[in-house]
Amino acid sequence: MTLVSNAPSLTQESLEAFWMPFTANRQFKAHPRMLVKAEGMYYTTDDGRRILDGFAGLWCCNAGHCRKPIVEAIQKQAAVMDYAPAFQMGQPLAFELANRIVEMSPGTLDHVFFCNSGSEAVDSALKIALAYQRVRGEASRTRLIGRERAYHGVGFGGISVGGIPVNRKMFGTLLAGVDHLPHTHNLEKNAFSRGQPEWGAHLADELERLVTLHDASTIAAVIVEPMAGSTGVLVPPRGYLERLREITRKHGILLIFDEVITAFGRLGAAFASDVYGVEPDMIAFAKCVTSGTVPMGGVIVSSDVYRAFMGGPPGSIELFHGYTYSAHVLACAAGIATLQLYRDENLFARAARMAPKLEAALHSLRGERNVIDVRNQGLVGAVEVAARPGTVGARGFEVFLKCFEDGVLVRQTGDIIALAPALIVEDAEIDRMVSSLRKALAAVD
Ligand code: PXG
Repeated sequence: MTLVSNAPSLTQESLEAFWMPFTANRQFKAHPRMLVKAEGMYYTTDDGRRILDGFAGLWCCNAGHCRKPIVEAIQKQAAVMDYAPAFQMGQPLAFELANRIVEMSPGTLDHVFFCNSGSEAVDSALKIALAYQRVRGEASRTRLIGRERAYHGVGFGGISVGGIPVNRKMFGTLLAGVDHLPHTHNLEKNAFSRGQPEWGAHLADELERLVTLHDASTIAAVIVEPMAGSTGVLVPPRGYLERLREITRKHGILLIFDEVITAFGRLGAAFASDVYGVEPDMIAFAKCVTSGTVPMGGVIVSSDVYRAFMGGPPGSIELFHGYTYSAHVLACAAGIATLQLYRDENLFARAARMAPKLEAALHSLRGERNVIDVRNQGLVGAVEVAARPGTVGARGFEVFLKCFEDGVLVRQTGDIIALAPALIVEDAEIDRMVSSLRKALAAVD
């Protein structure tokens, strides 16, 4: 097979056409970092170096790379039926995957709407929330509440409820009628917390303030990442999510958990909802449902939400929303094989078992040069370094580059370095990631 992965290194000019996402294009094209092959915990670069993947791709390859059962399921399905329309037609794998997801979902979350990415999952959840309020006769509930520092993808809905200024400021006025809770990050109170920080549950009470300001009758839903990933790993303070649940329930507001990175094992259980013992009305998922192999996302909704839509005239379409590739048959095949593999290898329990190892290894970096925080939950960890005055993110980026030169792929966001290895990670690999980070931290001024 002659795939790109066997192609010789690309020339400088040939790198030009691809406008790379969330990338410093000029920096990259001057100094490309090209991955051509993946297996288990490792990537291989175009110059033949093996790179230990400390981030499961981009939080998505929880089963490890190129796992045989998943690869074979995709190959087999591609030869049998490549595509089937998703509107007014069905294909069995979509129903099978939805059933499997529902089997592992918390409480009354029992219907699945499919799409193709986390951004689409978030937009779908927000649209379902607005439509739900309307079909149950509460059409005045149009406001959406997000949170500062939140990442909910890059659709207009997602950046509107999201709270990362650089992701918002270039893109106009965004959705109207959105407000934000404060974020929960506070190094004065919570630096070097292991697992959930003690301080900060009261920040959920800010929702009461917003309800007083806007009136509950105008608010459709609150969306949060139970553990905020992209923004730099913000673990929810003890009691915070419980309080959000209480307040939303009291006021008839839907609670949406954006579990795009936490769903399917990342925190040591199927969902963050299980880990924190808080059941939302909807869960947005993506990434790990197929272990990153084929794009897929979705929203799991409660029976109450689903049933609210089922009262219209028989034969009518209940929700005017969907994508050409909703429940794409290759993604479904990949998803079924992935969930089976998670189960066969008991990978969620494995993540829980490995979590204390990652915690201890990462916290051993306390005291290293410029380190101002270490935080962790499940198989996620982050090290925050002090920003260089006037150049936020520069130090973090240099640490990322040093690790890559040393053969370890970590993820940098601003001055935060995150680790989120595949759930198959071994002790020695965690040690290798952390020792690479230690060297990089020492080398960067
Ligand atoms: N919600 C959450 C919570 C996410 O983390 C999205 C939505 C959007 O998903 P899509 O599939 O549209 O990209 C995400 C994506 C990082 C990183 O480095 C995080 C994401 C994507 C790429 C990088 O933290 N999260």
